[in-house]
Amino acid sequence: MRTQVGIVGAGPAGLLLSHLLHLAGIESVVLEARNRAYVEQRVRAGVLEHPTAELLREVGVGERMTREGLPHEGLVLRFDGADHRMPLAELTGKTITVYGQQEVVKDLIARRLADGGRILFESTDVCLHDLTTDRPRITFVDAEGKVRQLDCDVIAGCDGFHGVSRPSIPADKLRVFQRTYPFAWLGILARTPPSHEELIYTYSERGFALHSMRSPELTRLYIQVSPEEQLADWPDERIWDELHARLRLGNGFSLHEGPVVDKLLAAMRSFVVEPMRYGRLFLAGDAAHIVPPTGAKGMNLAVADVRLLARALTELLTKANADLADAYSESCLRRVWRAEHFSWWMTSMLHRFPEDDPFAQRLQLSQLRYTTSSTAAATSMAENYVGLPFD
Ligand code: RFL
Ligand code: PHB
Repeated sequence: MRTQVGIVGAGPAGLLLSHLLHLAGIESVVLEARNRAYVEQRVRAGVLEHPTAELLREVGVGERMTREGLPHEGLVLRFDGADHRMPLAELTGKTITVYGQQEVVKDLIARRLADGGRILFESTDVCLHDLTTDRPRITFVDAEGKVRQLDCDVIAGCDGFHGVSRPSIPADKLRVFQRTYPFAWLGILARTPPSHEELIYTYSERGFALHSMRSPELTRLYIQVSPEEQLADWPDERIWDELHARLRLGNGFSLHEGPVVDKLLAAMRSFVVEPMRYGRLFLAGDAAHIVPPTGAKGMNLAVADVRLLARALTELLTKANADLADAYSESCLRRVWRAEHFSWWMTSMLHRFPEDDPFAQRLQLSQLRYTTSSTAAATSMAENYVGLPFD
């Protein structure tokens, strides 16, 4: 089998790249380890930055998002026993859109298939070869168990943090930057209307909690837990008790409970590799960088990467012009490091660290109070949260 761009991974990065390349007249094949139902049901991100939502609309895959997504003009920081609203739209002129990652994935898959795109689900044993030549290859086992080969001009590694693309690059060609955090997130999706119309990021004595949502009927909630915890340690009743305790407010906030329809534990890490390219292999999204979810940046960065990658590959493959491809890694990394800083900053301000003494906690509270009382500080947070312009 032959194609111009072999794409590993059918997450937001791989699928959007395939769509953008198609719009530019470039062929691709997407190889995905899981089946279609699995990738369409995987509950992950929920917040789309303003530039992400605009891009999805511009490239013709934003119709359902515009209809069903929830535009939000602000968010709440809850601390000191009170709510402090960040008026995002007032401060930046922009909004965020609450729309599940799996809905973006469903829309992209439907559109690729309607346009005749090839997504080979259940492709296993993916191996990358000849990456420093201009005819890189991918070998894999297809859904029927047959060994296949895909000959490409370029390979895009969009296979997430645990994929094969990044480890296919010799270790001495990559520089790794990382931080781990001494906590994880326990997340639930509950079939109950949100308890507040906006997201609530809570700093409490018992640790961080987040109230988010997916729709008028579905609430998404997270709590900070110790990284050693197992889901088995957290029956639903214990999760609700902890959420009530952390989200409690003097003036009668009441958290709506409902059946828990999804539960997950997510490790918290910051991670970047440089460069995001090795020969004819280009990394995009979580394959190249991870942020802790506190800033809601992961999927948005994946989208920003493939926007640049699609342009770079279009120049490379249609005009034999390598300028954008050569600049790809550096161009992406500017936005990546801004999001790394913002995500680390939000995480540091809002979580309880086991080693924290009262001094560190006073610093966190001071930062929260400053962020919500100074227009300059609030605007800085707001412009990062809604997403800095692409160019
Ligand atoms: P994905 O989505 O991980 O997709 C990679 C795909 O590659 C496949 N794959 C392979 N295929 C073939 N062969 C292999 N060897 C393969 N190995 C893996 C996988 O099956 C998968 O389909 O990466 P991508 O496309 O880079 O997208 C990144 C986003 O998924 C991620 O950054 C976000 O989910 C992060 N994130 C958030 N991002 C936001 O922008 N806003 C948010 O509100 C937000 N909240 C979150 C989040 C991530 C979370 N977790 C679970 C870590 C909240 C949480 C709790
Ligand atoms: C979510 O709704 O899943 C969500 C929202 C905001 C975050 C992270 C996750 O920072």
